[in-house]
Amino acid sequence: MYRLFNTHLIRKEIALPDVWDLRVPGKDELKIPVPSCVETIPSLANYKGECVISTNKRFEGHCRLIFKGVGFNAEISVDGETLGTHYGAYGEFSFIIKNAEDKEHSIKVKCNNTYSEESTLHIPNDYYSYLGITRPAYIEKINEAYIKWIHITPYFKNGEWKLNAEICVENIEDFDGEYNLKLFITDSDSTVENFLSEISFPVQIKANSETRFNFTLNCPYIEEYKLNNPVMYFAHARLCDKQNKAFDDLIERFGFRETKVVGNKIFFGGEEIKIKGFNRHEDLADFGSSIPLAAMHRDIMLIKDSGANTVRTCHYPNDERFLDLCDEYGILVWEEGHARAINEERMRHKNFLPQSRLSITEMITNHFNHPSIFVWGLLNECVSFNEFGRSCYKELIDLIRSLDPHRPVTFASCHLKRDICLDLVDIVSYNMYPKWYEDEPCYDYVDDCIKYVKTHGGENKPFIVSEIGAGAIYGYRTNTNCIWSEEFQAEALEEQLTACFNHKDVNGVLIWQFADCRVDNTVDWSMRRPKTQNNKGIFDSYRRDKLAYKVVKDIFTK
Ligand code: ADA
Repeated sequence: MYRLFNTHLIRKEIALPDVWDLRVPGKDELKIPVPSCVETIPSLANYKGECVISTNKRFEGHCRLIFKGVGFNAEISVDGETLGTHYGAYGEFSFIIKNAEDKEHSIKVKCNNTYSEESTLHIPNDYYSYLGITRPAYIEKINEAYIKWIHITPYFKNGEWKLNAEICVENIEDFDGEYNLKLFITDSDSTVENFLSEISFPVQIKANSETRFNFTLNCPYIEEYKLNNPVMYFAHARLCDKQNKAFDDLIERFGFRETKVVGNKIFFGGEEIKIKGFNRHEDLADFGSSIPLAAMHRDIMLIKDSGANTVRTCHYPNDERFLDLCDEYGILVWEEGHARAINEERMRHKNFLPQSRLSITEMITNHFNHPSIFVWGLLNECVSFNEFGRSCYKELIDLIRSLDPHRPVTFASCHLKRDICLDLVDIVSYNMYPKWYEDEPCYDYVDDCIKYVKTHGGENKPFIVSEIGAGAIYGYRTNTNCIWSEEFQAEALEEQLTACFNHKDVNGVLIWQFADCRVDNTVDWSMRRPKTQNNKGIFDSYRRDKLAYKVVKDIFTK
């Protein structure tokens, strides 16, 4: 299973081998598990460049070859023929293979993590751009047409729950198709019997094209999704032939809740929420960004145990299994399109908008149904202080709203007293580091920022401190309270969090950061980051807790 529930009862999935061949120029042939980061191989721990990861698999007929994430330039070929390329480590992509012969086929993934002029989002940065097939890859067996995606939007109207379903079906044949499309809402991913709601209607799809179908269903007798009781339901879409025999299906999981901003308050499932949480990079000691499920689950346990209720997937869309866990545990998610501190020159590059649009579109198309996602984020600390930057923010925010008009939008700014894009979003968010980069009293710093926000487009909007924190090297304990010590970090966080929670206009805080992460060692980041890590985690990269953990837990559980 590539998700934490069945996504098909009819469409067959074909697993690919667990270990593939790896070729790196100038090295002997190696093996590599899939998924994993190439950097987990000790001799390649610092490798930047190209590699080819390949395997063989028997399949036949029409198939979809799916990659949940490849870092970060990928070229895919089957039996020596290139199917296509993909940019960006954090997005799902797939290719259709038509009429494959019944034999063993060779699958090759050429990937590269070199920063080039053409790459505007993956740049030397304060996190690491890992190489390889870092998220699951597999094959789906399809027929002449298949259900590409389902988007479910539950809403409460006139005292009743209803949902809007949009279903996208693609016909991959050279002839037009006529089918019956069915949708069952159930409380199980294993059967469509005992459905709560059902709809069925004939559809026509032109040759080699996709069509979207929209409809509304009444859903009486459902249980709402609550953070402390995260009940979820399943939408089973089925495509049937003219004899009404189902030949394809797709199952999505969702919850009945709305996420809304009303004035300066954020509501989730009808209740006002106060954000208490963490920024989390997908990075784990020894494993890089390809985090095993058990380790993702441990992160969730630690987040829960700290009393936090929210995770921000800085600064890119996450592995869906982590989002599935957040759904199951009732942890709110701020999911973010890929970007961190892109300067104006890069934002002016011809690839910036196309690469950003792709990251955002993949994120929303694939993660639309996660009930825990309460806000979409974008462009962390980019150029939101001049007209050119504003035009980029505006275009991408409009894109988010066109893909999902039902969730609020935010971005994390660091431009104290000079941001000009605050009017564009539903929630204003600021990253700030008083007591770390700025030697100023925390409360005054927060207050000063809010005063500017209120007169520059952020009036009567919720305000989140999207990053705050301080660095500490795990195990460095002193009685002088000096910088980089666990004592200093614990004290800084206590003052920072207390200041934020004491301010009446703050709707929540996200600590920078959950756990230490590797930073790029090719540029000056390494100069500013002891151990070539961003050490502001309240856990180290092995998830060993620092002194600050107890302080945070005390404040979060108060
Ligand atoms: C920024 C940024 C983070 C991280 C942090 C820091 O605000 O958004 O990615 O770099 O600062 O540690 O300085």
